[in-house]
Amino acid sequence: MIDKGLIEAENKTREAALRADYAALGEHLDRRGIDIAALKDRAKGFGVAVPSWGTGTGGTRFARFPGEGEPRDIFDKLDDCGVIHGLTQATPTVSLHIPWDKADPADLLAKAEAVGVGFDAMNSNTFQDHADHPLSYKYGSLSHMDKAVRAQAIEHNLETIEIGEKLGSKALTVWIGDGTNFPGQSHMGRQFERYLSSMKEIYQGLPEGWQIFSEHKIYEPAFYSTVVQDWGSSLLTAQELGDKAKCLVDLGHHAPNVNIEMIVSRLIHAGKLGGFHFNDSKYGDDDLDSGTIEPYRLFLIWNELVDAESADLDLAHMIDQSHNVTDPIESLMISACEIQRAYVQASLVDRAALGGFQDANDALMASATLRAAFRTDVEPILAMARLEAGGAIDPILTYRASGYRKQVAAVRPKSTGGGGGIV
Ligand SMILES: [Mn+2]
Repeated sequence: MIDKGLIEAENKTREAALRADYAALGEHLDRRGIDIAALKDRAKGFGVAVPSWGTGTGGTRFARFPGEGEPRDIFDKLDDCGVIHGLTQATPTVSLHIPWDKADPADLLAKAEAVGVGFDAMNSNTFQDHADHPLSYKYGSLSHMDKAVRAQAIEHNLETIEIGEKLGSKALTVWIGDGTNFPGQSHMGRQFERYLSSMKEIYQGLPEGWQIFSEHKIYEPAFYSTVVQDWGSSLLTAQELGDKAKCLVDLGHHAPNVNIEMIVSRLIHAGKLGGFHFNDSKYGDDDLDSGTIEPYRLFLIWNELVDAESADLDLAHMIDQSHNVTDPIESLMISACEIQRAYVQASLVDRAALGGFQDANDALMASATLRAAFRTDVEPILAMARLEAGGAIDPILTYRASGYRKQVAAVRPKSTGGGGGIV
């Protein structure tokens, strides 16, 4: 963990400048009729879950270049998650992946409490073979031709729920790699029906107060068709299963240029939006850091979410990225801050003015109203929220000053994994 004294000492060097910037922004926002303190409270109330697997260096399907001091197991990963939340105060929960993070739930709970984080949605995994699963998922899992493989995959999902229940989680995210690489390889209709039938069995096993999220992905690992290819298939699944089933939108799982914010709006309309996997992409499912390629799209997605706040959405927010060339802790910290930034920027959209311009068919002013919010530099709000919550004004520089990576590298042996490391 990062020493509190170090955070305070680092903050001292930046606090006077922050207070001046915050006061200036407060005056500016006041002229626009916006209360900066209310925005700061919203920033403080924000939280996005860190994926446990994101704390290790990721890779591509070609290779993985391990970093220094990579976490050896889920307990090391939780240490790293504690550092990320301690500095950003924006990532209060961790999303676990079974079987990668399998451990005694009592030990997991004790460790999470020690590092100051809780547990978010659980993730099952039937896109690779497990050492203790006798049957292979090479030709699919929940939609497999063979009932015995489907039963094994269903049982794994039920076990993931059972582990999550002991950890205080309230949701299961299901993403499957099932699909085909050749036209004609599988009957697409019957394959989808088998998937739905398996999902219904998992749905029956949901404890009270739990939700199940269906996550779609346009391609990969199957390249011709995937069983849950798009938000249409995901919505059909959620609708067929029932009230506890919702759709999860991973920002990287769409064709290039797809209007994701419109999909968000449609899923809100259907009452079926369950959550997000945040990342950014240039070409496909690149798993790049949130806000690095298309920050305006991230803002527009948040604009839909803030607009729908009266609908009392209960959404799961999680980062889902692969960090190939950066220190994963730094990437996760800066990504959490970018997602929080888009949320705060979307919160200062003048919605009354926007509605008026929409009603008057004033496309230019409607668009300008959105951009006025997007252009506003809300960094002093984010930094002040962090400072008041005990975090770092500058999480990256404070982290670097702490020497944390060097310290853990001394006790965590260098990972030798050089193979494909896609996550
Ligand atoms: Mn995802």
